[in-house]
Amino acid sequence: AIPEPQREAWKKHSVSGFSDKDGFEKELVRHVETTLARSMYNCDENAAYAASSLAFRDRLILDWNRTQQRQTYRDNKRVYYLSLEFLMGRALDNAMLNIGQKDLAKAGLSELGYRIEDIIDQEHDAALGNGGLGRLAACFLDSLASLNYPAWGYGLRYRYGIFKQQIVNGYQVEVPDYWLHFNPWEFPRHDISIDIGFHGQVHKKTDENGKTVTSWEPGQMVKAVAYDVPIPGYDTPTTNNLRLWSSEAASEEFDFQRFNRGEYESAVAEQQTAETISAVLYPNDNLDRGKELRLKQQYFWVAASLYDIVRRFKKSRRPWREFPDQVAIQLNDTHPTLAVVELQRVLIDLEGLEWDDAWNIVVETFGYTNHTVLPEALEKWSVGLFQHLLPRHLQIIYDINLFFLQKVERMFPDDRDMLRRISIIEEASPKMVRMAYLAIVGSHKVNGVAELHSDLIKTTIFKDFVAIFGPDKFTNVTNGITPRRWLHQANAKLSDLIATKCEGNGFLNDLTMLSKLEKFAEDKEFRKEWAEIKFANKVRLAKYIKETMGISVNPSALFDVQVKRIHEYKRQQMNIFGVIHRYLTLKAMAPEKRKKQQPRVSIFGGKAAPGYWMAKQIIHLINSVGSVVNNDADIGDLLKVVFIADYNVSKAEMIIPASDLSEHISTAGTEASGTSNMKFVLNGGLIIGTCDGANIEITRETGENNIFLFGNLAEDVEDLRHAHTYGQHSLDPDLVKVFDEINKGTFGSPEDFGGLVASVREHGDYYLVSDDFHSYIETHALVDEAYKNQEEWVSKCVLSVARMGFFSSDRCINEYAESIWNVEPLVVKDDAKA
Ligand code: 4GP
Repeated sequence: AIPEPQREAWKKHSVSGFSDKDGFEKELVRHVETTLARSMYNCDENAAYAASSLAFRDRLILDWNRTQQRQTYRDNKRVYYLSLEFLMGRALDNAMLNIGQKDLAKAGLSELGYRIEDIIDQEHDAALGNGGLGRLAACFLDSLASLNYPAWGYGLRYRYGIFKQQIVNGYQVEVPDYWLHFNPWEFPRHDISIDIGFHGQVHKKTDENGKTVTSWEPGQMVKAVAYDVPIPGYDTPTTNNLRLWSSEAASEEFDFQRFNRGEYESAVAEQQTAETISAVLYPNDNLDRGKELRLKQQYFWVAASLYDIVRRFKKSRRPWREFPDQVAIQLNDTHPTLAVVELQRVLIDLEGLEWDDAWNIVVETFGYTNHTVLPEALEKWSVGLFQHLLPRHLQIIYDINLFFLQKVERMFPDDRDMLRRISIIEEASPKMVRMAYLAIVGSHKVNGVAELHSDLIKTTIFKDFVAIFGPDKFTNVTNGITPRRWLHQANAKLSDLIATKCEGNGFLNDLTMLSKLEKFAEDKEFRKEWAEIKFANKVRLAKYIKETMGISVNPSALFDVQVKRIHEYKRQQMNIFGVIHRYLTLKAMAPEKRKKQQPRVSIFGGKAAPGYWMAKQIIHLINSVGSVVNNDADIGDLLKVVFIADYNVSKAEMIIPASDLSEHISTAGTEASGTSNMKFVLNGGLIIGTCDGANIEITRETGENNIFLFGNLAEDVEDLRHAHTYGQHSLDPDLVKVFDEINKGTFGSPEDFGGLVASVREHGDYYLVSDDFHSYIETHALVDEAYKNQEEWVSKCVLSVARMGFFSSDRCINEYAESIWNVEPLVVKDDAKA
């Protein structure tokens, strides 16, 4: 630090950000003319975006610095959120809104010759995630900062985020997403770099006190370099940090001898191997593929993050036993579970703690969130791979398991099978490490993400662990979404209208204030304004569809939307079968009757994992149905089918506010929570859905009359599946008609969709499409009926929004803070406000 006498000079020149339009313009022009080396003669929209972002980044970093200083000075307990995915989306709009300077920027940009919407639109999404789990992490960061919690996110700085999806002849084509061409939102911290080891040998020796000391001598080193992303809270100076690690070769010495000998490849090989670690995000959602590089990513990231966390803790010179009083680490799914093992290793091998003392610290520190019960998503790694990549960690896992099994054996001496079932090592061939079990054993709390899901994990996949640890270790924290991005930013007009009835913008910090809207549900004038906003949002989406796909859709039609990752369990196949059924029904009608039907636009969007064949067939079927239906003169505006390519966060911000009805139709018991269901309702759309995930709690909050529920219940799924396997599966007759039409070739070559049809017809219909089809179709008919009465429909929407207070990620983060992390917000005094 600078000595006292010189500090005056620092204080005199301390930077203070702009606070008015002129200040912003000045900064923007300065960045254009210096940082970007351009001028008013060649400042296109992209350059104006760059300069605006740099101006706001400078502004954020001042708050960021102060926040970090404040948090260090107060030295309260901090939360660390470890997630392999952060699906952040765009940053500029969010930064402007959170610090309350969007109006000023709008005016400034306009004075300089730009429209703010065009400038915002220049930004490339930061898409370091697949779907729900990654977007949840992003909403949590927003809430943590907005609520003034001292919190850090830790993740990987992928060079390639989730691929961009193109639709070519109806098929998905993946294009790499190189998003780092220009990223003003990150700060490289070349001074913060940590060497991470892999492979190598483990040595044991006895020290002078007769104690066995184990050390690991890695065979490969890779350097982790920190990149920091400021996370501004809403209406508070708190600006937290998201630290992303990038991998580089550990030694900067380039091997010129090998290079000169013409061995170019081997000379650069080391560099390249190192850089590969953080090169790409694995594009799988709810699916584990067990690839070696993925395990490398996981260790690289958790080892670097823990090193950083431990270093920060050590600065306070507190005794180790106080570690859990200062540090809470949340495992976002099992991906960071190696952190449990790494912390134990650091404590026993490097810091010399006894096993039990170290283990108590570990367990008190970690919490684990489970996001799925799908068996194909539960991570397992082969023991052989561990042995090869992380030999010392494997030994520690064996010891953790040994002590755990001994404990269980004492508790259940007569249940031999119990040990086999709960062992962290699965005695299969090859032997596997079950990461979820390791995460449970290594954490003090385990939570699911909606009530049904948290009950299900206790009664199914983790049942034995409830018997062992008792029910209190397992808890529920129903997911939430940030109203800042998902209402204020995505739907500014609706947000403003709500503000007029809710005593201002306070609902954005306390979403329960939306309840004040309730009394306006029957106010005709208010409903009219509400409906106009929805219509304008639909017009905007219709325009986008026309411009990008050339399909004309009528904004007065009912917009029926299903946007999310494509997955059999989410049942987009059922939706498109339903669309075919609607098409056939319309075709079979007399023209007079047909004219009276409710016009609909079926809108789909979502990526399929590149290796997920069935999901890709679903995309192809949707597009094939679209090209038939959209060009059928008998049908006209009565039905359109649209697949919006490359669904991502910024598209969600446009699509969700334009929805009348959205589909959340997973097989009961498969969707852990869902979070887009919350976003759609918050934007004044209704839901058709199954009794699954958070749909159940949405129904409880908003009322049964305001949601269209259908289908079998989770408790019946097992019996239904059982019946299928024993041949008691008679297909729904309407679905048979749909299959017949597909097989006739109406939508192109039937073989292209053979897998989809067979999965229902021949392969046991695991997702119960046929069992739910009838009630699905009937419920859609109820939707058509309800939509006819627009006054009542809008009333339902208003009432639903008024009752959505519970689903703020602020509520959710406060629950984590209280019941899992035991952390308090760091109150920022008003005079500290920037
Ligand atoms: C998702 C779940 O599928 C979704 O229901 C939930 O809302 C979301 O996590 C956040 O909790 N899971 C994943 C995954 O994205 O890869 O397991």
